[in-house]
Amino acid sequence: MKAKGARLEPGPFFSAHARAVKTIGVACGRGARDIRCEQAPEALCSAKLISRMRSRGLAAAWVDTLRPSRHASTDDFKAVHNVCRRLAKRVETILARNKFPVVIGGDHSCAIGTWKGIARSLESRGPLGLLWVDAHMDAHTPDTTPSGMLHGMPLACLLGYGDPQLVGLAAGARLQPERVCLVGVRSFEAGEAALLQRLDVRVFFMAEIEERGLDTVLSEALAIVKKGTAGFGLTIDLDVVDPRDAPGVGTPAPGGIGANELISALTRFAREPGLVSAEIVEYNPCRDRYGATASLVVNMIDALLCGQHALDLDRLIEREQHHAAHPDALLPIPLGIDEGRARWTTAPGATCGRGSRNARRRRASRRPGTTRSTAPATVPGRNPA
Ligand SMILES: [Mn+2]
Repeated sequence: MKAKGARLEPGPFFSAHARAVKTIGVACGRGARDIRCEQAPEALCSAKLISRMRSRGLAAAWVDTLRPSRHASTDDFKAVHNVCRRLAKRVETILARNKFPVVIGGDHSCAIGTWKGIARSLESRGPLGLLWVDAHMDAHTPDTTPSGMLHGMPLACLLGYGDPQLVGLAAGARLQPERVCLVGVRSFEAGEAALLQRLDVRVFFMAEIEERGLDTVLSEALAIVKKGTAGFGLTIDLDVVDPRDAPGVGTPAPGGIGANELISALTRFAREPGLVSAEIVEYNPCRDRYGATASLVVNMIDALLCGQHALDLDRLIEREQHHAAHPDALLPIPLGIDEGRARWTTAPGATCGRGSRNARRRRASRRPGTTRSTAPATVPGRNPA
Protein backbone atom coordinates (compact mmCIF):
# COMPACT_ATOMS: atom_id res chain seq x y z
CA MET A 1 0.00 0.00 0.00
CA LYS A 2 1.32 3.40 -0.96
CA ALA A 3 1.47 6.15 1.62
CA LYS A 4 -0.85 9.06 1.04
CA GLY A 5 0.75 11.71 -1.08
CA ALA A 6 3.52 9.42 -2.35
CA ARG A 7 5.62 11.35 -4.81
CA LEU A 8 6.89 10.24 -8.19
CA GLU A 9 10.48 9.43 -7.53
CA PRO A 10 13.05 7.54 -9.55
CA GLY A 11 13.39 4.86 -6.90
CA PRO A 12 16.08 3.46 -4.65
CA PHE A 13 18.15 2.17 -7.49
CA PHE A 14 20.69 2.86 -10.03
CA SER A 15 24.31 3.05 -9.92
CA ALA A 16 24.10 6.34 -11.84
CA HIS A 17 22.32 8.05 -8.96
CA ALA A 18 25.32 7.32 -6.83
CA ARG A 19 27.77 8.16 -9.62
CA ALA A 20 28.26 11.00 -12.01
CA VAL A 21 27.26 10.29 -15.62
CA LYS A 22 29.97 11.16 -18.13
CA THR A 23 28.73 11.31 -21.70
CA ILE A 24 31.11 10.98 -24.63
CA GLY A 25 30.03 11.59 -28.21
CA VAL A 26 31.70 9.75 -31.05
CA ALA A 27 31.39 11.88 -34.18
CA CYS A 28 32.51 9.14 -36.52
CA GLY A 29 30.47 7.43 -39.22
CA ARG A 30 33.43 6.06 -41.12
CA GLY A 31 32.60 2.47 -40.23
CA ALA A 32 29.50 2.69 -42.44
CA ARG A 33 28.78 3.42 -46.09
CA ASP A 34 26.54 6.33 -45.11
CA ILE A 35 28.79 8.36 -42.82
CA ARG A 36 26.09 10.76 -41.60
CA CYS A 37 25.83 9.10 -38.18
CA GLU A 38 28.87 11.25 -37.43
CA GLN A 39 26.39 14.13 -37.00
CA ALA A 40 24.56 12.35 -34.18
CA PRO A 41 26.44 13.69 -31.14
CA GLU A 42 25.92 17.30 -32.17
CA ALA A 43 22.25 16.71 -32.93
CA LEU A 44 21.62 14.86 -29.67
CA CYS A 45 23.54 17.39 -27.63
CA SER A 46 21.07 20.01 -28.80
CA ALA A 47 18.17 17.57 -28.19
CA LYS A 48 18.65 18.31 -24.47
CA LEU A 49 19.99 14.91 -23.52
CA ILE A 50 22.05 16.29 -20.66
CA SER A 51 19.41 18.69 -19.35
CA ARG A 52 16.92 15.80 -19.17
CA MET A 53 19.34 13.75 -17.07
CA ARG A 54 20.01 16.73 -14.82
CA SER A 55 16.29 17.34 -14.40
CA ARG A 56 16.13 13.83 -12.94
CA GLY A 57 18.77 14.67 -10.39
CA LEU A 58 21.70 12.99 -12.10
CA ALA A 59 25.09 14.66 -12.05
CA ALA A 60 25.43 14.45 -15.82
CA ALA A 61 27.91 16.12 -18.14
CA TRP A 62 28.89 15.90 -21.78
CA VAL A 63 32.63 15.56 -21.36
CA ASP A 64 33.89 15.28 -24.92
CA THR A 65 33.10 14.49 -28.54
CA LEU A 66 35.73 12.40 -30.30
CA ARG A 67 36.42 12.82 -34.01
CA PRO A 68 38.83 10.93 -36.27
CA SER A 69 42.23 12.59 -36.33
CA ARG A 70 43.23 14.58 -39.38
CA HIS A 71 45.85 11.97 -40.30
CA ALA A 72 43.01 9.57 -41.02
CA SER A 73 41.29 11.87 -43.48
CA THR A 74 41.17 9.40 -46.34
CA ASP A 75 41.51 6.01 -44.72
CA ASP A 76 38.32 4.74 -43.06
CA PHE A 77 40.08 1.94 -41.22
CA LYS A 78 42.57 4.37 -39.70
CA ALA A 79 39.75 6.71 -38.75
CA VAL A 80 37.83 4.00 -36.89
CA HIS A 81 40.98 2.57 -35.30
CA ASN A 82 42.08 6.00 -34.12
CA VAL A 83 38.70 6.87 -32.60
CA CYS A 84 38.31 3.47 -30.91
CA ARG A 85 41.79 3.64 -29.39
CA ARG A 86 41.10 7.02 -27.81
CA LEU A 87 37.55 6.07 -26.80
CA ALA A 88 38.77 2.92 -25.03
CA LYS A 89 41.17 4.99 -22.94
CA ARG A 90 38.53 7.55 -22.06
CA VAL A 91 35.89 5.10 -20.87
CA GLU A 92 38.50 3.02 -19.04
CA THR A 93 39.50 6.08 -17.04
CA ILE A 94 35.92 7.21 -16.40
CA LEU A 95 34.93 3.81 -15.02
CA ALA A 96 38.13 3.53 -12.99
CA ARG A 97 37.11 6.78 -11.27
CA ASN A 98 33.77 5.16 -10.43
CA LYS A 99 31.81 7.32 -12.83
CA PHE A 100 29.21 6.03 -15.28
CA PRO A 101 30.23 6.34 -18.96
CA VAL A 102 27.51 6.90 -21.56
CA VAL A 103 28.68 6.68 -25.17
CA ILE A 104 26.69 8.28 -27.99
CA GLY A 105 27.74 7.12 -31.48
CA GLY A 106 28.51 7.42 -34.34
CA ASP A 107 28.11 4.20 -36.21
CA HIS A 108 28.36 0.95 -34.26
CA SER A 109 32.09 0.46 -34.91
CA CYS A 110 32.69 2.66 -31.85
CA ALA A 111 31.54 -0.29 -29.72
CA ILE A 112 35.01 -1.76 -30.24
CA GLY A 113 36.50 1.14 -28.30
CA THR A 114 33.75 1.39 -25.71
CA TRP A 115 33.60 -2.23 -24.61
CA LYS A 116 37.29 -2.97 -24.86
CA GLY A 117 37.92 0.02 -22.61
CA ILE A 118 35.23 -1.05 -20.16
CA ALA A 119 36.42 -4.69 -20.17
CA ARG A 120 39.98 -3.51 -19.53
CA SER A 121 38.85 -1.29 -16.67
CA LEU A 122 36.95 -4.13 -14.99
CA GLU A 123 39.62 -6.77 -15.67
CA SER A 124 41.01 -6.96 -12.13
CA ARG A 125 37.51 -7.51 -10.73
CA GLY A 126 36.26 -10.04 -13.28
CA PRO A 127 34.85 -10.42 -16.80
CA LEU A 128 32.40 -8.05 -18.48
CA GLY A 129 28.96 -9.15 -19.66
CA LEU A 130 27.47 -7.41 -22.69
CA LEU A 131 23.91 -7.11 -23.91
CA TRP A 132 23.85 -6.28 -27.62
CA VAL A 133 20.48 -4.87 -28.69
CA ASP A 134 20.46 -4.65 -32.47
CA ALA A 135 18.56 -5.64 -35.64
CA HIS A 136 21.85 -7.04 -36.96
CA MET A 137 24.56 -9.31 -35.60
CA ASP A 138 27.54 -7.04 -36.27
CA ALA A 139 29.68 -10.17 -36.07
CA HIS A 140 31.44 -10.28 -39.42
CA THR A 141 35.16 -10.72 -39.83
CA PRO A 142 37.14 -9.34 -42.79
CA ASP A 143 36.78 -12.85 -44.27
CA THR A 144 32.99 -13.02 -44.11
CA THR A 145 31.84 -9.42 -44.64
CA PRO A 146 30.02 -8.74 -47.92
CA SER A 147 30.27 -4.95 -47.51
CA GLY A 148 33.68 -4.52 -45.89
CA MET A 149 32.10 -2.02 -43.51
CA LEU A 150 33.50 -1.97 -39.98
CA HIS A 151 30.14 -1.27 -38.32
CA GLY A 152 29.23 -4.83 -39.32
CA MET A 153 32.19 -6.24 -37.37
CA PRO A 154 32.43 -4.80 -33.83
CA LEU A 155 31.00 -7.78 -31.94
CA ALA A 156 33.37 -10.20 -33.69
CA CYS A 157 36.29 -7.89 -32.82
CA LEU A 158 35.25 -7.79 -29.18
CA LEU A 159 35.14 -11.58 -29.12
CA GLY A 160 38.66 -11.73 -30.54
CA TYR A 161 37.98 -12.21 -34.27
CA GLY A 162 38.95 -9.66 -36.87
CA ASP A 163 41.70 -7.28 -37.82
CA PRO A 164 44.61 -7.75 -35.37
CA GLN A 165 45.01 -3.98 -34.92
CA LEU A 166 41.41 -3.66 -33.75
CA VAL A 167 41.40 -6.90 -31.76
CA GLY A 168 44.59 -5.75 -30.05
CA LEU A 169 43.17 -2.46 -28.75
CA ALA A 170 43.05 -1.93 -24.96
CA ALA A 171 45.81 -4.50 -24.44
CA GLY A 172 43.70 -7.07 -26.27
CA ALA A 173 40.87 -7.01 -23.73
CA ARG A 174 38.02 -9.17 -24.99
CA LEU A 175 34.62 -10.54 -24.15
CA GLN A 176 33.78 -14.14 -23.29
CA PRO A 177 31.10 -15.54 -25.62
CA GLU A 178 29.09 -17.15 -22.81
CA ARG A 179 28.67 -13.71 -21.19
CA VAL A 180 27.37 -11.98 -24.32
CA CYS A 181 23.93 -12.08 -25.87
CA LEU A 182 22.05 -10.38 -28.68
CA VAL A 183 18.48 -9.16 -28.59
CA GLY A 184 16.23 -8.15 -31.51
CA VAL A 185 18.15 -9.65 -34.44
CA ARG A 186 16.24 -9.96 -37.72
CA SER A 187 18.75 -9.23 -40.48
CA PHE A 188 22.04 -11.08 -40.81
CA GLU A 189 24.33 -13.02 -43.11
CA ALA A 190 25.39 -16.65 -42.89
CA GLY A 191 29.05 -15.96 -42.13
CA GLU A 192 28.45 -13.97 -38.97
CA ALA A 193 25.66 -16.30 -37.80
CA ALA A 194 28.08 -19.22 -38.17
CA LEU A 195 30.69 -17.48 -35.99
CA LEU A 196 28.19 -16.75 -33.21
CA GLN A 197 26.81 -20.27 -33.42
CA ARG A 198 30.29 -21.79 -33.23
CA LEU A 199 31.05 -19.64 -30.17
CA ASP A 200 27.67 -20.56 -28.68
CA VAL A 201 26.60 -16.93 -28.23
CA ARG A 202 22.93 -16.71 -27.31
CA VAL A 203 20.90 -14.79 -29.92
CA PHE A 204 17.33 -13.74 -29.13
CA PHE A 205 15.86 -13.22 -32.60
CA MET A 206 12.94 -10.89 -33.22
CA ALA A 207 10.69 -13.90 -33.77
CA GLU A 208 11.44 -15.13 -30.26
CA ILE A 209 10.62 -11.70 -28.81
CA GLU A 210 7.29 -11.72 -30.65
CA GLU A 211 6.52 -15.18 -29.36
CA ARG A 212 7.66 -14.88 -25.76
CA GLY A 213 7.53 -11.14 -25.09
CA LEU A 214 10.32 -8.63 -24.64
CA ASP A 215 10.23 -8.73 -20.84
CA THR A 216 10.71 -12.49 -20.68
CA VAL A 217 13.52 -12.36 -23.21
CA LEU A 218 15.25 -9.51 -21.39
CA SER A 219 15.06 -11.41 -18.11
CA GLU A 220 16.91 -14.32 -19.69
CA ALA A 221 19.36 -12.00 -21.41
CA LEU A 222 20.12 -10.24 -18.14
CA ALA A 223 20.74 -13.57 -16.43
CA ILE A 224 23.34 -14.39 -19.08
CA VAL A 225 25.25 -11.10 -18.86
CA LYS A 226 25.15 -11.02 -15.07
CA LYS A 227 26.24 -14.59 -14.40
CA GLY A 228 29.81 -14.68 -13.19
CA THR A 229 30.61 -11.13 -14.33
CA ALA A 230 32.00 -8.11 -12.51
CA GLY A 231 29.39 -5.97 -14.26
CA PHE A 232 27.63 -5.72 -17.57
CA GLY A 233 27.16 -3.21 -20.36
CA LEU A 234 24.31 -2.36 -22.69
CA THR A 235 24.80 -1.32 -26.30
CA ILE A 236 21.73 -0.25 -28.24
CA ASP A 237 21.75 0.08 -32.00
CA LEU A 238 18.73 2.27 -32.72
CA ASP A 239 17.88 0.09 -35.72
CA VAL A 240 16.50 -2.48 -33.27
CA VAL A 241 13.45 -0.21 -33.05
CA ASP A 242 10.89 -0.48 -35.81
CA PRO A 243 11.65 2.11 -38.52
CA ARG A 244 8.11 3.49 -38.16
CA ASP A 245 9.11 4.66 -34.67
CA ALA A 246 12.79 5.31 -35.36
CA PRO A 247 13.26 6.47 -38.94
CA GLY A 248 16.55 8.26 -38.23
CA VAL A 249 18.93 5.32 -38.21
CA GLY A 250 21.86 4.24 -40.34
CA THR A 251 20.48 0.90 -41.57
CA PRO A 252 16.69 0.56 -41.08
CA ALA A 253 15.30 -2.98 -40.86
CA PRO A 254 11.52 -3.48 -40.87
CA GLY A 255 9.72 -5.49 -38.20
CA GLY A 256 11.45 -4.17 -35.09
CA ILE A 257 10.53 -3.53 -31.48
CA GLY A 258 8.05 -0.72 -30.85
CA ALA A 259 9.58 2.40 -29.28
CA ASN A 260 7.22 2.48 -26.29
CA GLU A 261 7.65 -1.22 -25.65
CA LEU A 262 11.42 -0.86 -25.65
CA ILE A 263 11.36 2.18 -23.37
CA SER A 264 9.09 0.39 -20.88
CA ALA A 265 11.44 -2.57 -20.92
CA LEU A 266 14.50 -0.37 -20.42
CA THR A 267 13.20 1.05 -17.13
CA ARG A 268 14.27 -2.14 -15.40
CA PHE A 269 17.92 -1.36 -16.06
CA ALA A 270 17.70 1.52 -13.62
CA ARG A 271 17.33 -1.12 -10.90
CA GLU A 272 20.41 -3.05 -12.00
CA PRO A 273 23.41 -2.09 -9.90
CA GLY A 274 25.59 -4.25 -12.15
CA LEU A 275 25.09 -1.97 -15.16
CA VAL A 276 28.47 -0.27 -15.65
CA SER A 277 28.03 1.61 -18.90
CA ALA A 278 25.58 2.22 -21.75
CA GLU A 279 25.96 3.08 -25.41
CA ILE A 280 23.44 4.25 -28.03
CA VAL A 281 24.55 4.27 -31.65
CA GLU A 282 23.57 4.67 -35.31
CA TYR A 283 21.44 7.79 -34.99
CA ASN A 284 21.31 9.46 -38.39
CA PRO A 285 19.79 12.94 -37.98
CA CYS A 286 19.49 13.40 -41.75
CA ARG A 287 16.97 10.56 -41.97
CA ASP A 288 15.02 11.52 -38.86
CA ARG A 289 11.49 12.86 -39.13
CA TYR A 290 10.36 15.68 -36.85
CA GLY A 291 13.06 14.74 -34.36
CA ALA A 292 11.19 11.54 -33.45
CA THR A 293 14.34 9.43 -33.22
CA ALA A 294 16.23 12.10 -31.27
CA SER A 295 13.42 12.24 -28.68
CA LEU A 296 13.52 8.48 -28.55
CA VAL A 297 17.22 8.55 -27.62
CA VAL A 298 16.55 11.03 -24.81
CA ASN A 299 13.64 8.90 -23.54
CA MET A 300 15.76 5.75 -23.73
CA ILE A 301 18.46 7.27 -21.56
CA ASP A 302 15.78 8.53 -19.19
CA ALA A 303 14.31 5.03 -18.97
CA LEU A 304 17.50 3.11 -18.45
CA LEU A 305 19.26 5.49 -16.09
CA CYS A 306 16.30 6.93 -14.17
CA GLY A 307 13.63 4.24 -14.55
CA GLN A 308 11.29 6.81 -16.04
CA HIS A 309 8.51 5.60 -18.26
CA ALA A 310 7.80 6.89 -21.74
CA LEU A 311 5.77 9.79 -20.48
CA ASP A 312 6.44 12.60 -22.87
CA LEU A 313 5.87 15.46 -20.45
CA ASP A 314 6.89 18.09 -22.95
CA ARG A 315 4.21 16.87 -25.32
CA LEU A 316 1.60 16.69 -22.55
CA ILE A 317 2.33 20.25 -21.49
CA GLU A 318 2.23 21.39 -25.09
CA ARG A 319 -1.11 19.66 -25.53
CA GLU A 320 -2.48 21.15 -22.35
CA GLN A 321 -1.45 24.64 -23.44
CA HIS A 322 -2.99 24.04 -26.82
CA HIS A 323 -6.25 22.80 -25.33
CA ALA A 324 -6.41 25.64 -22.85
CA ALA A 325 -8.22 27.60 -25.54
CA HIS A 326 -10.95 24.94 -25.61
CA PRO A 327 -12.69 24.66 -22.24
CA ASP A 328 -14.40 21.38 -23.15
CA ALA A 329 -11.28 19.51 -24.20
CA LEU A 330 -10.34 16.49 -22.11
CA LEU A 331 -7.29 16.67 -19.91
CA PRO A 332 -5.34 13.55 -19.03
CA ILE A 333 -5.15 12.95 -15.29
CA PRO A 334 -3.14 10.42 -13.32
CA LEU A 335 -5.14 7.34 -12.29
CA GLY A 336 -2.59 5.98 -9.90
CA ILE A 337 1.04 5.38 -9.24
CA ASP A 338 2.42 1.91 -9.35
CA GLU A 339 6.08 1.28 -8.61
CA GLY A 340 7.02 4.74 -9.70
CA ARG A 341 5.02 4.55 -12.92
CA ALA A 342 2.02 6.81 -13.32
CA ARG A 343 -0.97 5.45 -15.21
CA TRP A 344 -2.93 8.09 -17.08
CA THR A 345 -6.42 8.38 -18.36
CA THR A 346 -8.58 11.01 -19.94
CA ALA A 347 -11.33 11.31 -17.40
CA PRO A 348 -14.86 12.15 -18.47
CA GLY A 349 -15.69 15.54 -17.06
CA ALA A 350 -12.06 16.52 -16.60
CA THR A 351 -12.16 19.61 -18.72
CA CYS A 352 -9.38 22.01 -19.16
CA GLY A 353 -9.80 25.67 -19.70
CA ARG A 354 -8.59 29.05 -18.70
CA GLY A 355 -9.42 29.59 -15.09
CA SER A 356 -8.04 30.41 -11.73
CA ARG A 357 -5.23 28.33 -10.36
CA ASN A 358 -7.57 27.01 -7.69
CA ALA A 359 -10.10 25.93 -10.28
CA ARG A 360 -7.35 24.04 -12.09
CA ARG A 361 -6.29 22.42 -8.85
CA ARG A 362 -9.83 21.32 -8.17
CA ARG A 363 -10.07 19.82 -11.63
CA ALA A 364 -6.77 18.01 -11.23
CA SER A 365 -7.92 16.47 -7.96
CA ARG A 366 -11.31 15.44 -9.25
CA ARG A 367 -12.17 11.79 -9.08
CA PRO A 368 -12.73 10.21 -12.50
CA GLY A 369 -16.42 10.21 -13.36
CA THR A 370 -17.42 13.03 -11.05
CA THR A 371 -17.89 16.59 -12.15
CA ARG A 372 -18.34 18.82 -9.14
CA SER A 373 -16.36 17.28 -6.33
CA THR A 374 -13.91 19.55 -4.60
CA ALA A 375 -12.82 16.81 -2.21
CA PRO A 376 -9.09 16.19 -1.77
CA ALA A 377 -7.45 13.71 -4.11
CA THR A 378 -9.13 10.34 -3.97
CA VAL A 379 -7.33 8.77 -6.86
CA PRO A 380 -7.67 4.97 -6.81
CA GLY A 381 -4.46 3.17 -6.00
CA ARG A 382 -2.93 6.23 -4.44
CA ASN A 383 -4.71 6.35 -1.10
CA PRO A 384 -4.95 3.77 1.63
CA ALA A 385 -8.08 1.63 1.18
MN1 LIG B 1 24.75 -2.53 -34.92
